[in-house]
Amino acid sequence: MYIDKKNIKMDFINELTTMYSEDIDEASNLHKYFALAKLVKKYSSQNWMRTNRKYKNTKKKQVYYFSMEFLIGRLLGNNLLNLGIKDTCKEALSELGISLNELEEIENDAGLGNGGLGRLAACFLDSMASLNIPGHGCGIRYYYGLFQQKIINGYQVEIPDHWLRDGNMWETRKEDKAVRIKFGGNVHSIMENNSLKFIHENYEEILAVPYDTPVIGYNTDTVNTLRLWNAETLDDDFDFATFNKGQYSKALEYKNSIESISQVLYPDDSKEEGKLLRLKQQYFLVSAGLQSIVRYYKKINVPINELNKYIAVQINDTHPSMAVAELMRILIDEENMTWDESFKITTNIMSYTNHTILSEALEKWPINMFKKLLPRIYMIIEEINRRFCEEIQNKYPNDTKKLNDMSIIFNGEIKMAHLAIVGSHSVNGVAKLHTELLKNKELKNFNEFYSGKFNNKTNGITHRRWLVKANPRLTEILCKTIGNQWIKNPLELEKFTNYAKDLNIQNKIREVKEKNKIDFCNYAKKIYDIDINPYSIFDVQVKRLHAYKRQLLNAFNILNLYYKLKENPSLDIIPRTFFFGGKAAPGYYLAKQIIKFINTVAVKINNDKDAIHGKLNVIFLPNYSVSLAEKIIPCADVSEQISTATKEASGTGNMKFMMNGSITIATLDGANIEIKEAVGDENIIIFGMNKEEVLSLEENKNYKANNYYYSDSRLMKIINSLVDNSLNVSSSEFKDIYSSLLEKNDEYFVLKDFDSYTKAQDKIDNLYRNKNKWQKMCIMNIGKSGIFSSDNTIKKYAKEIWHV
Ligand code: 26Q
Repeated sequence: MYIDKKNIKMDFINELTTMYSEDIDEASNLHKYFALAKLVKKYSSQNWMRTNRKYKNTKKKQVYYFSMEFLIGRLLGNNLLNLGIKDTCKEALSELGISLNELEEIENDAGLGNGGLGRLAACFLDSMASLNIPGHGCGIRYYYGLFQQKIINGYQVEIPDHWLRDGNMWETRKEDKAVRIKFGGNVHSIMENNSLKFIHENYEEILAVPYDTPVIGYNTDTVNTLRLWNAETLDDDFDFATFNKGQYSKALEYKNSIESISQVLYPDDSKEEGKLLRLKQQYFLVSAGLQSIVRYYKKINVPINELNKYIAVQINDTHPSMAVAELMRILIDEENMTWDESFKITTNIMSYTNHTILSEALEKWPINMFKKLLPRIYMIIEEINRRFCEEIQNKYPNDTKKLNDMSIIFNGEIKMAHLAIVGSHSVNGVAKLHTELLKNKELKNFNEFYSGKFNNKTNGITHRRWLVKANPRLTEILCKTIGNQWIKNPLELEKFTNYAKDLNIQNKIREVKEKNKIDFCNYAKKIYDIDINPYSIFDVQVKRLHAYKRQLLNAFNILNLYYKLKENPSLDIIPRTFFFGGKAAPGYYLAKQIIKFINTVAVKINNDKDAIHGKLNVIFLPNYSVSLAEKIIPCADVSEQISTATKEASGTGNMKFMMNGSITIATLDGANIEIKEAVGDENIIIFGMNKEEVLSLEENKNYKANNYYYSDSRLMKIINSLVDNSLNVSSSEFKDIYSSLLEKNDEYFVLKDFDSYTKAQDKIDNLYRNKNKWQKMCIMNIGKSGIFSSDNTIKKYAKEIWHV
């Protein structure tokens, strides 16, 4: 479709008139945003229809990405970009006296995810559509996304994220495509035509209604679908008989209890122990998703016993792993297939991505709760397990340890990772090191049992959102220097490395960063009323708050610098602004204390103008989100990726920063290792223990945090400041942090890596003084970042797992 400025202006004015009967002068920015969003959706609707029609007619294999989280962020700018009409639209609006930027800022983030896992799902959708892969998202339409974070007196305060309040122009409700989900009840079996049939009775039935959002590919006609399910009561349940008995409020209570299933995203990104509502959410998602898929293929006359030729289902961590049992249920109970045939098809269809190495974070459900809510699904899992255990015993006779370790059901609990592994043909980790640890440590038994099932798929990020959209200035330099083919083929960014020593390009890269920083300072002034020095080094750690990510290590180095400056105010350091951002799970007290600690350090340092002379600033950016990430990442000089080696499965923020020309200070963890391999040792700053050292300390149990405290006077001073009054807060304020380090022996080796980290930070200070060298490093990072585009990752999933 060809759309020019004139069309856009006319269509936009029409849209405003139709929707609100307002002209440009009268309409609020909100109305203008809605009119524009509606228009953009209209522009994509033909292609959406055609794409669906094509999929139906060609019956090409389709991929369904099942995920409890899709951390989409805003869509307006992205959709305009992918449609190829962003610049045209910007000009058209500007001729009408409207700023596109301002309208983009109106949109609420779709924050339907916690962090990396949810954002990965969103990046994958963008890549699948842009690569013309028939691939769709299947998730939950949470009424409340991840909570909004306020910082009040240094503490995190959680506010509900009412993102749908003003409406959502991108989604379309498809009530005609609703499906019914059954909870509770009991199951009994009968003999029918010589075979056992299972009858599920006395269940409670609820309605799952899909809301579809178009996923527009870049510079292609493909428009895929993100289908999010909403939980509702069946109309006939919410009946007038109940009203008539005068039980109006009871009926409403019932309605609320059903709708609560899709009410809120769980704000925990590791685990939330055994919550019934979470279990309901998980089954709701997989049952709705699979029922609608099977119904679709039956409608287009695909033989269901060949379903594996037509679809692939990727399960994003164990959260949707019940998909294995639910598909078995549909094939056996509803499609009358045999167990063996169903199992073969199911495992052929399913593949599972693991995102975590921490064994304590692997999902388990208590049998009793599970059985009561999902009696038939439990029976199926029991049978999958019975057969699996038989196989183990055949392969390893008399090895009860192995049997117990690998069993899906053990000790009153169901281990969802084991179900996912047994029920899939592929299990992948998300970075080389992570996959290696899964294969040789955490899931060693499974890897030996199923040789060939385990594989690596290093994560990636969509360079369209994280470079083209987030950093238009850098994009312009890139296009002027190496052309624009890299936007279609991100590996072509490599060409930019030829300019690493080009003084002119170096200078331009420096200018871009400086302008981005100035923009951010203006934004920060406007939004938070804070003053930031744009000429300081921007040192940024933004990610979820977790002990293993070691925001504490960063804060300790800052305090150390501060004490050094107090002692010697003329200490020669390049002015630095340390930025933090990130949310803590509401029940994760240690992480919340770390937020308070960072803010306390910030107050102390930022107010001590005498000692500091503008050399040191600490800023905690509230409410880190996709849209804030898009603002801060393009300004970063230094990217903090400092997790304890072996703990971060991959990380994806690390990739976003390198792509925007930041220098990474990192441990050899997750994808940092692959970033180092890509850019070379001279273009990244590595510090701290490597995996061997960490594993050996963990195995030998001979780490003594106290020794580091007593032998390093800097650490002693810093740690003491947690519990004396030197930070001007109560001495019990940080007692959990204190005890995690000295009494609980510093699980994440903050003290052990401290010295090495401070040296790495000194190195950064030194490097930055050599402008040419620094810019050269930035260029190398940008040029080598193409391999971390999720386009490459998705190509590997498509070829090696999905076979599309
Ligand atoms: C589980 C049970 C109950 C409630 C919540 C959860 C839950 C929710 C979200 C558990 C885990 C998550 C999210 C995990 C996550 O984001 N992991 C990150 O995934 C990224 C993408 O692969 C990696 O880059 C990160 O290293 C990994 O930490």
